[in-house]
Amino acid sequence: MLCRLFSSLCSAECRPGSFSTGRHSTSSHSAINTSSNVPTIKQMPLRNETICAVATPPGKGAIGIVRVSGKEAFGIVGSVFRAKLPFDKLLERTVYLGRLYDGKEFVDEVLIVKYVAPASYTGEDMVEIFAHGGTRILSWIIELLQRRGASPALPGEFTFRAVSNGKMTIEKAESINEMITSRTRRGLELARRKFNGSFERFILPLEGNLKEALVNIEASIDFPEQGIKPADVSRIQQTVASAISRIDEMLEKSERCNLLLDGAEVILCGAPNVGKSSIFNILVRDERVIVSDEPGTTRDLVDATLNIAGVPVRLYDSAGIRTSGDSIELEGVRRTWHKIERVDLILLVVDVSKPVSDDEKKVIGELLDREPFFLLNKADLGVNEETISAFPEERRFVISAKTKDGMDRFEAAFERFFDEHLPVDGVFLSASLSGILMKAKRFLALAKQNIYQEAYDLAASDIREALDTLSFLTGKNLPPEEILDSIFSRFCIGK
Ligand SMILES: Nc1nc2c(ncn2[C@@H]2O[C@H](COP(=O)(O)OP(=O)(O)OP(=O)(O)O)[C@@H](O)[C@H]2O)c(=O)[nH]1
Ligand SMILES: [Mg+2]
Repeated sequence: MLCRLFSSLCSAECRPGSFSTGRHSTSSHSAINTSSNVPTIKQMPLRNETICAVATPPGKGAIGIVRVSGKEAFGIVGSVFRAKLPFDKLLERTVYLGRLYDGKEFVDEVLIVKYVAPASYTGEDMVEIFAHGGTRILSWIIELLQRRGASPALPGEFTFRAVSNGKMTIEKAESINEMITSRTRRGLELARRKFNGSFERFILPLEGNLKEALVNIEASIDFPEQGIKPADVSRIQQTVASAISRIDEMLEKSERCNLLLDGAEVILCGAPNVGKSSIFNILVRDERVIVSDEPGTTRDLVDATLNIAGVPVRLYDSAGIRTSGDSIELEGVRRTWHKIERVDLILLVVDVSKPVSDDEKKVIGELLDREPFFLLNKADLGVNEETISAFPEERRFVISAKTKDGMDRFEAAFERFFDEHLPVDGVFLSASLSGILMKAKRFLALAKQNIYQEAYDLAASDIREALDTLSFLTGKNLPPEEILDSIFSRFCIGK
């Protein structure tokens, strides 16, 4: 029984589930989260059940934490926990040592903390049980709690309840998941920025200004005999226009943050035999690819992931660009061009000891507007002054992959390139949050048009719609189900 239950818990780990605000359904039932029965929005009405889940990752650990949340949390845990004091005498937010029992059978010695609603993560009565971190122990505790009436939690359901109960905005909920899943220092930095409410600080003034504009317009509708003063009209127009540009700014900054979170792509390209693979090996700190004095050694794209200034960077080595060669080599060159079109940064390698060839000049001409970094390699063999002066000073790096001279300066600039891409005050917005902003922007664009056409009642309704949409972000209203679903289905069980 325990094994079966445990396997069902493991299979549910980080598996998508769904939530409902309860607006579309009237029934209420508990759903056991087995792999054949993933609740969907339609099947899973707003749950009043007390939920439980293991909050720590599966596997062996010094401790494992079980969370219980809901109206019956104290009754359920109280029925299996024994300590010097009875459960209802335990003080809230205080750690107690005690034992869990399954009937007469001792389960584990644990620490527990009781949180009384609304002063808890979910805003409900909650208990956290700190047990020993064995998978068997934890699955036994979960099974025990379920026998006493708790339901298994869906992925992200604790945080979902926190949002539903007004304990946090969806922005903050998202940031918590991003903190957990971030792979680089930079990703964590962005998630922390969002956690601290920088997005909300951006939205709140915008919302305040729009509300003021709305009051003005509504006054003119209520007292049409007084009309609306031209000065007021231009102020309202300004407010709406500046709200639109604030939203654009947020979306643009988010796009740049996204690059840093999702990672960037960089390609080393250039003529055959200029030293691309040698530089690739230096950057990945490994003899990953074959280096040889035979032109056309690299025939396909090879990649490695680096961490540059906290940004995950996928670096590609590529086949030397030339128009002659066998069919395999030409296919390699085609792939190189295909990748060049998609990367975020191009590192164009040139042999600085020689004059730039006509073929190279063509390639350079095609890539100039992509602002590549120029790696002028093989400086140990001598430096052709004409070759050097063909490239802009601020983006050329005279190096030798053989002696490593000049590599420090290049690597510092490479790091700076990513460092400078992080906007100082933006946050990353998921597709769901960006979608909400874009919708608000559409209403504001309509409002702008209607003000221009003196259709003030329509403009007022557009601004109201924009404010309603923005209220999903400030936590004043719960967003529609599909948005909640897309946010919380990315969470793990127990979060
Ligand atoms: N002297 C000198 N030789 C270098 C330097 N960089 C690379 N080489 C040599 O140049 C030859 C070609 O190097 P690769 O790194 O294979 O060049 P590539 O651009 O990847 O060549 P393909 O894959 O054929 O396009 C090898 O013999 C390297 O040892 C350098 O900075 N100085
Ligand atoms: Mg190569």
